[in-house]
Amino acid sequence: MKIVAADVIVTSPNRNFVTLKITTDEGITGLGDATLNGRELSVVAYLREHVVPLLIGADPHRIEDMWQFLYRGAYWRRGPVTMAAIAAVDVALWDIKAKAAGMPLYQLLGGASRTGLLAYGHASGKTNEELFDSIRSHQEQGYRAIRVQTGVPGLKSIYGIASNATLEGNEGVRYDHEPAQRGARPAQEDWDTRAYLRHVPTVFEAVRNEFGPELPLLHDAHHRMTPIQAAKLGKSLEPYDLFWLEDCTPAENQEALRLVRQHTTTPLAIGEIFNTVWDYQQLIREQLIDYVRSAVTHTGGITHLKKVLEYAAQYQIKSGMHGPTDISPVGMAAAMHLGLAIHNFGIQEYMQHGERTNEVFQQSFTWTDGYLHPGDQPGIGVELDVDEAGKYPYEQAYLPYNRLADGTVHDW
Ligand code: EZ4
Ligand code: CO
Repeated sequence: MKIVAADVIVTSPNRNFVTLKITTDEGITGLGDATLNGRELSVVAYLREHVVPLLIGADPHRIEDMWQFLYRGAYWRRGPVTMAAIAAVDVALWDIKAKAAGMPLYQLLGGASRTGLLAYGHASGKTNEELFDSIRSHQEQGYRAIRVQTGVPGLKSIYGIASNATLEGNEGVRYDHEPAQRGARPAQEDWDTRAYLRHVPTVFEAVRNEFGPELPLLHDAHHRMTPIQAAKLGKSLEPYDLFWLEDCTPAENQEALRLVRQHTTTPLAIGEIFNTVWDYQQLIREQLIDYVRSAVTHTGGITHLKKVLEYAAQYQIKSGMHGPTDISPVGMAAAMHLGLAIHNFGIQEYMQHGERTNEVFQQSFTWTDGYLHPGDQPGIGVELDVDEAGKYPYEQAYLPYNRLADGTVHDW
């Protein structure tokens, strides 16, 4: 079998997505997700200008070799653009191999290790009352684990709160957390870590009082604290038994997590902006985290993330793959096949895509009683309707950023 075409498809049904479609001389096609929120077109150029020409004529079955060729052969290694591009090729090739074998991809990865994937959704509210409504509505949709994000008194707009969303063209759609807003510049938000640290424990106390001890609760701190602040928050949340505290520090400095670990038993999750195993090297070896947050889409595909997770497994660290709406249905499907197959699956983040997105991407996954399953179609189980995709051209959209009261740019 030979690759005869590779097309990069950009579409913006509810948000921007970049998809690589590889076609073989036997007529088998494979899809890979290359969406990099707010920097989409740089991956498009990387693929179109530098990768697609290398794919034509190649044997699609040689996945490991193609991965090593694209990673080592470029000379310039790692980085989100490179690793998203490699991921797209990798997933498209796995899709092709599984279709050629007539099996759902998880069978080629070792078969199912479980019957379904526990998934968590995003509840949020400016006030506790709004937050409780949001938690209840998630429970009604079947969620059995819930991320809790809250407004902070004194701050106008804050990460992860649904009511901030002013997405043009998406009016009336409750995106509990779709932070990228259409427009030429990122929106500016405000931030105050001391106010946040005072408020958040009171919210978790109220949530536990209302919903009881059983419900798994998660929280995303979005890289905003120093190590000592993160240690303090982890400690103050211990009575509320979090499933995890995510991205408590920026974590480019892996050593920072040592200090957090010394002070708290709140489980830690990190890695949605990491892109290779090297970003995790110390975190895993020293057991400084409990969950690996990488998505297949941003970490070099199935081939590389599987290696990261197998390394993590030796240290009892589990998966917690990133699954916001900027992971396309193709990236979500890849995550579900990998999550079903590995032994050390922890939890899968799952936000629901918009209606138009689901028309562009036909999907075979199921969502039953709080558990995801990728379905049993050969391949990853997603097809792209190119005509439908063509109706929604790329629209500039950016993640927001924030400034402190004195105007200093802070971590987002
Ligand atoms: O900020 O998806 O856990 N989820 C997150 C996300 C990320 C965006 C980045 O593209 O933190 O909301
Ligand atoms: Co996050």
